[in-house]
Amino acid sequence: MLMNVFCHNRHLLHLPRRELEDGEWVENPDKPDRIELLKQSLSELDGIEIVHPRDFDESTLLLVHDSEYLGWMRMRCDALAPDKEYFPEVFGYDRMFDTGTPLMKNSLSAALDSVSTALSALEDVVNGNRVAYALSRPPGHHASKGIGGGYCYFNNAAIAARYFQGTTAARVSILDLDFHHFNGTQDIFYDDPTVFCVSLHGDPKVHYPWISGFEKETGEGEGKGYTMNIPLPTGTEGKEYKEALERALLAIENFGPELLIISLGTDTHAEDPIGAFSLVDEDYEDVAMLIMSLNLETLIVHEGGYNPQASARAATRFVKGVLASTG
Ligand code: Q9C
Ligand code: ZN
Repeated sequence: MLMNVFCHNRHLLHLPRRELEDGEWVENPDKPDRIELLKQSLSELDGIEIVHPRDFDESTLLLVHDSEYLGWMRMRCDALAPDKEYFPEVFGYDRMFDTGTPLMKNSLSAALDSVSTALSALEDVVNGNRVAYALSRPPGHHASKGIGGGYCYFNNAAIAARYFQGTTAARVSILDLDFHHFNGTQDIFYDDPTVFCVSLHGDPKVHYPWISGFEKETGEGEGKGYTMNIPLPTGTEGKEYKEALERALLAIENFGPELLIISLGTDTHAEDPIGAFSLVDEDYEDVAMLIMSLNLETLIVHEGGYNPQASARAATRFVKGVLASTG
C-alpha cells in the first residue's frame, strides 16, 4: 500500500541552540537533522510519498491550550531579536516547566507548523488512508494546556485527537512510545473517558520528567481507568518491551477507539544519547506489526529521538512494519 508522510520545510527554521541542564549549558538536542535524516530515509522506501502539510489556523491550538499560554508565547517571542534565545526561568510566571525549551522569535510559528503537520496527516486518515505519519518537530507530548517543556510547545497529538473529535465526537486512543512519560498528554485527558491514553516509558523514579508516569496514575473523575502507565526499567530490551506493548494493545482493543494516535519517539533506541532503553532496529518493525494487528485507523505523530542516524533507522523499520501489515 501507499502511505503519506507529512513534513514541513519550515521546521528547519526552528533552531534552539542550547539548554540548561544541572546548571550547565549544553547543546540543545532538538536539531533539524532529527527529522531531515528520517525524511530522507523514508523517502527511499517504495510506497512512501513525502507530502507538504497545509497550514491550519492558529485557533486550532485552542482546542487544547489556553489563550493565556498562547498570549504569553506571543508576547515573549515578539519581544525577541531574531537570533536571541529566551529561557523561561520563573516557574508560575513564565510558562515552561524546565530549562530545555527556549523561546526564539519564530518559536510560536514553528510550533504551529508542527501542529499543522499532525493535522494534515490526520486529515489524510480521515479522508480514507488507513495510516499516515506526521514528522512533527518541535515535539509535543510534554506540553500541557497552559505550560510547555521538554522541547515541546504545543501538544501535536492531543490537538489532533481533539480536532478529530470536533468533527465526529469519537473515541480516540493515544499510545505513546517515546522513552519519556507523556506528562502533557496525560494531563490534558486525565479526567476524560473519551480519550484512552497509554504510555510505555522509562521509570520516572530515575528518568525525566520524574513527576509523573507511575503505574498508579490511572485517571481521575470520569476519566478514572482511562489512563494507563507502564514504566519499564533502564536497559529494557525488545522482548520485555513487546510484552508490555501487548498489554497496552489489549487495553486499547477493549476500549475500541475509532482512531489510534501513536506518539512515536525513537529515543527508545539503544544508541539514543538521552533515552535509556535498549531497542535495536528490528524491534521497531515488530512493534509496528503488533500495533497494526489492531486494524485501527492510525495517525503516527513523531516525538523524540536524538541520534539522527539511529532514529532514521528505527523509524524506517517501523514504517516497513506498517507497510508489510497493510499489504
Ligand atoms: N538529564 C522528548 O523526547 N532533558 N523530550 C532530560 C535528563 C529533557 C525529551 C535531561 C528531555 C526531554 C520529546
Ligand atoms: Zn522523549
